[in-house]
Amino acid sequence: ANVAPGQEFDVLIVGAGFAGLYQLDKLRKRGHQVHVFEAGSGLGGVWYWNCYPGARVDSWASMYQFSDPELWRDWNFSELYPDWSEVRDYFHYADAKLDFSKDISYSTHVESARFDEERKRWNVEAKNLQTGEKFSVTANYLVVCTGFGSAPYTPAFPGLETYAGEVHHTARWPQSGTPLEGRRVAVIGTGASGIQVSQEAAKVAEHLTIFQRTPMLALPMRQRRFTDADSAEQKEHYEEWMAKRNTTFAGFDFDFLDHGTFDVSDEERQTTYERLWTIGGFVPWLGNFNDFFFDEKANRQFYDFWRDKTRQRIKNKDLWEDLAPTEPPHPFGVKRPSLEQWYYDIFDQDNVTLVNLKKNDIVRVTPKGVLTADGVEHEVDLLVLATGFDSVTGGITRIDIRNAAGESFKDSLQGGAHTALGAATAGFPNMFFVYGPQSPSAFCNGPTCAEAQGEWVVDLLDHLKANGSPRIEARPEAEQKWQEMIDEVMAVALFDRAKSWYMGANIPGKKVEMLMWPGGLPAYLGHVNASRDAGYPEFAIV
Ligand code: NA7
Repeated sequence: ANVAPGQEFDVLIVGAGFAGLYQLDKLRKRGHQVHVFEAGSGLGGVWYWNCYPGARVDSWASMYQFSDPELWRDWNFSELYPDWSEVRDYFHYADAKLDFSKDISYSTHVESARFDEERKRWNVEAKNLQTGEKFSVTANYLVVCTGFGSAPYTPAFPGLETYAGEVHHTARWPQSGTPLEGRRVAVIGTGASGIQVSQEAAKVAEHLTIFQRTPMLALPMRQRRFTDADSAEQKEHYEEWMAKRNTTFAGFDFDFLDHGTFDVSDEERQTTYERLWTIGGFVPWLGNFNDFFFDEKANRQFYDFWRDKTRQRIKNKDLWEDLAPTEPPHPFGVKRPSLEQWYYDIFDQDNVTLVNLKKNDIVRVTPKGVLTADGVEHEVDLLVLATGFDSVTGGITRIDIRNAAGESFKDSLQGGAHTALGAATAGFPNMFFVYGPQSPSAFCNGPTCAEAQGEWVVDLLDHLKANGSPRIEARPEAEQKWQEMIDEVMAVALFDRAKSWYMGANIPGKKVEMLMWPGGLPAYLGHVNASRDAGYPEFAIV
């Protein structure tokens, strides 16, 4: 879409993923002048960027879409866990139906935003990534929908710049692709991205070397293709499933059991674990006993079950301690588990090598490959950095956001994220986040939260418009209260027991703190809806 320099909007949205598109669709329908700036040259947010081989949704397809009947009525996913290209097709289909694109500027990176107190508007400077040209627009309100994984993180491996082969971060994979066939491939990182790309590389690469720091406690995906009968049946249930999403901890149509690990006999516990395991996916994680995130002994019971099951998959017993250690590296699931299809089988192949960095660390990257402490230089043609993201806050702090006093948003996070209701930060008026810091964010199925939290933001923007309110700002005391509520959950939960990106612990120098609302979606919606019903007392509105 064409935007005239200096154009004035009611609302400017950053990012055209699920969250940004939901904002666009709803706000536009309610008469707001709204526009989206998106850095990618297409829509889909993370599904535009993450196009590496094997990139795939870890949520069930039925859950991983908009709830709008207009959209699910005529769309069928082909499998339970769609890959990136099918999710992209889904976005294009949704775009053809709802014409998001008419109000989106693609290849447009938001460089800075400065609040003008006199006009109560954000001056937003953007850069057209194709022409290099910079231009400005203004908006009364800014809604930042940059997601939790839009700022890729590349560790400062010494010598990385000297590497002469091809190197890509998984989240910056070339849009035109690059072959794995017949090449010597190294993958650094064993998070969701590392596991997925490794599974594909193992099939076709001449050799695959996987550099693992912390073993991934991966769960069986149990992928399957849908039949026509499956798709027809889904349509009968969508309304019920979509309604259920907002009532569960993580925004799915299933939830934790209603009793604890030790409320049942040993035998029943094993039967339950077996049942969850057979279903697979996130069910053994987010459908486990209700003390899973809170009781270390309970959590350990499941870890042992997982370890024994996983070891059965790995023929080479020498790798058991590396891939599925006797003692857990951290409580199960306080770092995000990913789903695997044949990950544990690839280690039986002659063309796959695992390097355990805890025993044999990377010394440096050389022009030919990766040198490890044991003196081996692993020569490779393609170096894949599956090293994650400056999560949750990184997508926002990459933009130079400043208030009228010139204070930067990034600096304001030095002591940690601070928000009222996971939606806005004091000192930075007229700016909201969806899926951002201290909201359910990555603890919640993406499309669910894009809509659930998104609807609340839309209602609030409507409220401001109806009242002719030009300015809203989070109150510091509301931020304090929100922090206390997060701390209350953290005091009893096990989340701080892993060095995870949930805690910002994967980025050197980043404050280690729970970056999300850890109390589950129903509690979150309870708080934000109570705020709405009380006239938004957490905010100063003029
Ligand atoms: P993750 O889950 O953050 O995984 C990053 C991986 O990279 C993880 O195994 C890290 O090991 C590893 N890593 C990071 N820094 C280093 C260094 N310096 N040396 C060696 N290894 C390193 O990112 P993903 O892209 O896989 O997934 C992110 C989320 O996006 C995913 O969960 C989905 O929700 C979508 P560590 O575990 O920190 O020891």
